[in-house]
Amino acid sequence: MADSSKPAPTPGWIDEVFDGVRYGLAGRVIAEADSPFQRVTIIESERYGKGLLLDGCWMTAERQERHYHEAIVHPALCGAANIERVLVIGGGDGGTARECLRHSGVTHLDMVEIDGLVVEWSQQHLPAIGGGCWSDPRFHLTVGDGIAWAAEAVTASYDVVIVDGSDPAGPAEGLFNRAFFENCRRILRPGGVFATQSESPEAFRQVHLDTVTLLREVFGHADPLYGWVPMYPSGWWSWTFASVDGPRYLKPDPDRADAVAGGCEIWSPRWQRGAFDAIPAAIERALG
Ligand code: SPD
Repeated sequence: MADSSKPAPTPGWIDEVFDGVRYGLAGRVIAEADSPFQRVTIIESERYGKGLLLDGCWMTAERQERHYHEAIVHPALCGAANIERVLVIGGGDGGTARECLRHSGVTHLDMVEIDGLVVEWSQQHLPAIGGGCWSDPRFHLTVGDGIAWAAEAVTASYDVVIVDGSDPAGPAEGLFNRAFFENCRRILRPGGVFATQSESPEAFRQVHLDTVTLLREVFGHADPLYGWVPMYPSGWWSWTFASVDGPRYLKPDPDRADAVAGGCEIWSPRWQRGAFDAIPAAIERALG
């Protein structure tokens, strides 16, 4: 959610400006265009390699993406009863799909990304983020509306649903409301786990609180996990996991965890425990 009153860009810096603070990287823009949905920008930065912004907001960068993608994927993929069928809504850079497909139990992954230019430029400029996902036979890409996909999908057709969208403005706005969450619950199989990025507890405190509260109402069980994505507003981020039959996302399956943890930079069962426990005191009180 970038400010409407942006200052002129500083030469040599690319900034997301939000609520009176600039979150910037030294670098240069290497591609920029307006898709039918948003302004898509690819940059080359000094510190974190190539990166992607949508409507002036940071999405990912080559040497920072693991903070985000490992956190949104492994609590869900290690917590669900089964993981054969996975749905990723958004996630056009491929990082979430890449982490999901590291789990050998996944046999079919649908990714529904609304913006074909995000996919095309991620494949072209940020190939390391999607890694092998684009050619994995288990991976099925649809360029289309993830909200409509969730509304039309067969009841109980996915073991895991992950929403890797941008902030709740523009094309991602409908990824934070009750009707959408209810469809995500409906299409989950028994023992399934839902995951979504749930914004910053500092920079987007109210959106964060509203998202966790709504997920608790819709699913019965939902808990936020806290970590860091240094280029995002405040650097302090959250992902929220939800399920119907108890908070199964809190307890990683040891075999699945062992199979992926060695290849992770951030995630491990121990990190996950701490990250769920790291709920800020005032957020815990506000959530009741
Ligand atoms: N404010 C940034 C929120 C971005 C969430 N999605 C990032 C995409 C990474 N795959």
